[in-house]
Amino acid sequence: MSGHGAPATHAGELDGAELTVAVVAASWHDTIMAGLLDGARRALRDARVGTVIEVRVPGSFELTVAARRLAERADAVVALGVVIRGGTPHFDYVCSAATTGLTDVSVTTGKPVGFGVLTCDTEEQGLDRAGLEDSSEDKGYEAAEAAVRTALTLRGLGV
Ligand code: DLZ
Repeated sequence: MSGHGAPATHAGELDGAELTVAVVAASWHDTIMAGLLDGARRALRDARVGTVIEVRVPGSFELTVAARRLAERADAVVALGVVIRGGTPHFDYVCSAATTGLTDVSVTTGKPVGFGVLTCDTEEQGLDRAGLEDSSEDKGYEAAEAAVRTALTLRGLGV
């Protein structure tokens, strides 16, 4: 999967003034996570989101439980994590738990969850997607924009 084909949209097109958005971020892989967080904050500012809640959890495995609780008081959640493949199957379990768990949060609460969890074979792949100066993609920004856009779409439908 690559960033090729991503929609040419910008969070500045959105009006999130009436929204509360929660960002939950894991704490592994500092530099990459700093880029993801910065991107998410930029998107929420561009979209003029009224209230932003930020929460940190230890690892990507813990994103789901925090996202579930935050979804109770936010219109949308943005989940950020960085998982880098090691020499054991641990990677697959953490990625699978985060992906399935966050999907489940979204479906069971009816609140959009922006999926900003990078699942990478190497640190370089993460750096290239982290919205840093030399990155080619900005996945934190994309995840936050997607969460806000979806929350506004649902609000527009009145559902
Ligand atoms: C244990 C672990 C490992 C090996 N790698 C990562 C990683 O690359 N990214 C990440 O976000 N978390 C990792 N973790 C931690 C787990 O997500 C979790 O925090 C611990 O297993 C404790 O429940």
